[in-house]
Amino acid sequence: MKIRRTLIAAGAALATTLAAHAQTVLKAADVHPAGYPNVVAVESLGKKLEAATNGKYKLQMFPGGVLGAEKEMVEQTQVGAIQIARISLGVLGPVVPAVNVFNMPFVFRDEAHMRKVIDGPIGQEILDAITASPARLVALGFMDSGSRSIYTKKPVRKMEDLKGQKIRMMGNPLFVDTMNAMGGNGISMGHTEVFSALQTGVIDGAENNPPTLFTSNQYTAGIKYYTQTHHLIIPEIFVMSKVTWDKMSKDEQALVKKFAREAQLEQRALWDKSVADYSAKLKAAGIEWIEVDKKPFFEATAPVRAKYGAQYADLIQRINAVQ
Ligand code: BDP
Repeated sequence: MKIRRTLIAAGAALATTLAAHAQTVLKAADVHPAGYPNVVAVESLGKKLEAATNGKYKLQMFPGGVLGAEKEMVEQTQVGAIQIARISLGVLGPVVPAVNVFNMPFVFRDEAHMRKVIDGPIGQEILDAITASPARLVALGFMDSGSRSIYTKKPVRKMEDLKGQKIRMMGNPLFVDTMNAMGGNGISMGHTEVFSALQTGVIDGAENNPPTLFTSNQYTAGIKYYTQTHHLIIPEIFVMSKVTWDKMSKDEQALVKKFAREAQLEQRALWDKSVADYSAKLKAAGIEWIEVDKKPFFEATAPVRAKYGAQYADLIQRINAVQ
């Protein structure tokens, strides 16, 4: 009896050790800090996956850009050094050109239009295009990022006020072209460099949504004005390294897909609240909201849509037709 019990105990201990050894850590990265909606939603995905696989997978989140800027995050995910990256679709454009349709200025009428599109067949086609591309990334889902507007040290009350201002844009030629078309000087750099670039005067402003402007502290680096151009409405995306994906069983892949879908919905609910909260905080901190007529900005960026959209004319027509 005693021997049997000892054997059972030893067997159980061995099983635990094996299980512990068999645990796969999934490194997830985000430039946003802990607590940001996107970070929270990816962490939830991880917790559910860990529970559903009895601890075989454990997600470890690296927030705040500690694993590098988004360009580097993409590269590391491609080679399997990062397993899940949550990035803006903006930085994926140079890697998977098909996504640039969503990166064009004023391609969506408003955020509701963008949501309809990403939730429908066109959104699925873009996800599939990423996964099918040679980029070695598996697109898990979109997230919301609201709309991007311009914030500056000197006021921009009309488009002409952008003249001579150096405005940071995300790393994709499309965005530099967009800013230049609106009359400013577009300068591309990674998100994590913007704060000090504002402080040292390398740039006069940048553009983003209210949660990012607040949580990155950029609003404390001399920013006083927030001009509501809403020129870009770019969804976020979270992708898994194909290296990791290919090692998973079909069942595990199905779990990841299911939890990714839930993460997308969770982020959306958190997102709306976060835009309202951080807009209020920015206003309370003295940032002046400037409402502008968007028409001149829309018209000035027509050549950018023509340049980058020409090859996707059919798709753009379908996007326009989504009500
Ligand atoms: C934020 C996006 C983040 C980008 C950042 C940027 O959530 O993915 O890195 O903008 O401007 O809105 O680089």
